[in-house]
Amino acid sequence: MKMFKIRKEKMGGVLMENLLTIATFAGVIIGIGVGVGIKNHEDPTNPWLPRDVMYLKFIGTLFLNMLKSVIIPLIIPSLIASIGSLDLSLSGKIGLRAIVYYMATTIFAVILGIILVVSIKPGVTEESGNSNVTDTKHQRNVTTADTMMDLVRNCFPPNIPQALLQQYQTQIVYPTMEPEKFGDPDPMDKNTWKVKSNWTDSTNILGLVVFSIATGIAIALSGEDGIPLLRFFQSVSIVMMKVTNWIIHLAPIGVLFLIAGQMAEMDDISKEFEKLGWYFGTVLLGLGIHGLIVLPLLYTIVTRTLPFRFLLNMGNAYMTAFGTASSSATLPVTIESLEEKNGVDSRISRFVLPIGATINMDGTALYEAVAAIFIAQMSGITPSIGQVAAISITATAASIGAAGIPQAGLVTMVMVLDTVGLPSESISIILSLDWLLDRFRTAINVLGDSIGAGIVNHLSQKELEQMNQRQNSDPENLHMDNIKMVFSCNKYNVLKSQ
Ligand code: 7O9
Repeated sequence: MKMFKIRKEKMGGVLMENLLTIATFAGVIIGIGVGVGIKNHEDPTNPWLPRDVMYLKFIGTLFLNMLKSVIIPLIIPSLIASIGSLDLSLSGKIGLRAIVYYMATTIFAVILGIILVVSIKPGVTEESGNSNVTDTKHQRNVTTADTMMDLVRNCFPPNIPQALLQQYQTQIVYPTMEPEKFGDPDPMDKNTWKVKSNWTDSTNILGLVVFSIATGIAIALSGEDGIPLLRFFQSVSIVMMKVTNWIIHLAPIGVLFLIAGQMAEMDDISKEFEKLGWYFGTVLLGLGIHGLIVLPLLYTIVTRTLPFRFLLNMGNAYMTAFGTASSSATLPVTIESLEEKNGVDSRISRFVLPIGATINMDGTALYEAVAAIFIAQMSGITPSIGQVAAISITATAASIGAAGIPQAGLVTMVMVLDTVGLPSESISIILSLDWLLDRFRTAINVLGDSIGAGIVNHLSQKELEQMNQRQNSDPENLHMDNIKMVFSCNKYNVLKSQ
């Protein structure tokens, strides 16, 4: 009787989950429809005011806020607990596999993007070279070296509560900003620059992740003494997963209003497409090849199973990524779909996904490389092989470091442009379509993270099995084993019943 009940509940759950994916898909389509409708019926003499857009966005904003609110309470305890509950040798191996996957796929994405943009040449037109973007007398408030050092500095925050709110940023103070002190020196003369230390208001996620990994390792090393803390973090992550589950059910309506609101806000998009259509197509083609061919193929080769089921099961996460344009806000959905539908062990998913969301952004890397070469083409510059290599390296670094750089989007793009000597103002060429491409590249970022977790899960089966056995055969470890089972089975009620 009990078995039957459980099975019935499970079947109901499966239906519900699929219903949710279908409803979220409908939300995306209706959102686009509403957006197109608004744009088509907009009276040019009486366009939508920012206040109208704000009203339309209201529901979407609530959904986005809810998702963002669970990031820290879910991700940090999950990461600590998953590392804390693994054997150290095991977590080292799993971590290494994940890092190899992240590096290999990101580098592949950049190379793919560069091959496409160099062969399609979307920025080479009759007028290119005439634009004034090659003006090199520009001022930036950071240098690439400063940004890189900020990144490393942000890995080791001096104060953990502060890291929840602020990250560190070095800024250049040009002499011209303080003419009373410097007279009128040349602003390009590096010797006259002063540096300023700034704390900017954005969560230092890199610092929190590094500290969580260290805490997880310390728990694993502390044996008996670490268990209460491990249990605490496991309990927090289980409870937060429940909250996440509620929020996920709002996805259909949330993405609808997020997309409709964004579309109501935009300028005449057809004009942008006329100007940037080839560029848009190149980025989209690159993202498409990477996300729909390369990564699924890699998944098939490694796991020897077809990727369609896996990808379909993650549909909700991809659509949420498209709706929110944020892979970190999507992370709770990604974790849920991966564990509940694709059966990925939660010790793996909660270990590799937070790290993946922080440093693995294939879509972003591809986008930045394509954008930089496109802007160079528009400016009439043909980058040399050496410059292309430099762009590849900075685009890869930018995608790895994005979470550790304040105002990442702009700063990282400037960094990549700087490698070919293009001024920061030339970003304005591509800015009008950035919001739309952001949604596509975010979906690919999430796809890359999820396939990575699937692959690492497959490769780590033997070790996970070994670990389960080792614990079962060691009576001393029994209480430890219980905790691990609670965590890996993801049964919300087991903790209570113990
Ligand atoms: C895109 F996983 C967590 F919780 F640890 C985590 C939390 C926040 C991980 C990362 C972040 C985070 O803030 N990341 C971040 C990402 C910050 C600034 C910029 C970006 C880059 O975002 C992508 C892009 O613009 O290409 C894209 N929108 O994947 O979210």
